[in-house]
Amino acid sequence: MFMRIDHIAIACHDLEAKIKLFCETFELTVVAREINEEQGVKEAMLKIADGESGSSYIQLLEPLSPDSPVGKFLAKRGEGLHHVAFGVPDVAEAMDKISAKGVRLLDERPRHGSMGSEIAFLHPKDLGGTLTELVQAAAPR
Ligand code: CMX
Ligand code: CO
Repeated sequence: MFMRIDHIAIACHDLEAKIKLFCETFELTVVAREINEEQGVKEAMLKIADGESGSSYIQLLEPLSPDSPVGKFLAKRGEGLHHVAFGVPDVAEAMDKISAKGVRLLDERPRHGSMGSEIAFLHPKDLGGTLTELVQAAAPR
């Protein structure tokens, strides 16, 4: 069902400072910057590698407001790993299969994610405490 790890996401207070830190430390470049109002985040995607089934990234997230998911996470736990995202060929199909196994979906239907992707989140309490995202990457143009 999974093709690859699409990204790991890190929550931070200051996006620009963390972009600088991760790009300099790991010699990465920013391939996309976006504001996603629906998810309540300002974000950057740093490319790690390209693979046969798609690319992998570090996603850096700064909340747009304290009552957003990332804002609440920072207040409760501080900066750090927020979620892991798996690349799937078909996000709606993966949601159906995973939900049938009793794992709660946090989204009823796929939403818009970074770089034209379709995404859905799975409840951390049903997956050993890790917030998990499914990503169907945008079709190559
Ligand atoms: N990872 C692991 N556990 C988490 C978590 C996270 N990122 N965020 C919250 N939790 C835990 C909390 O610690 C809490 O556990 P306890 O009850 O044991 O204290 C429990 O989940 C409930 O947390 P809460 O603070 O009350 O927060 P909410 O229930 O309001 O929301 C969640 C939690 C996961 C349902 C919500 O953050 C959500 O829907 N997230 C999905 C959307 C999202 O995160 N978007 C931002 C990223 C966008 C992108 O990647 O593009
Ligand atoms: Co993500």
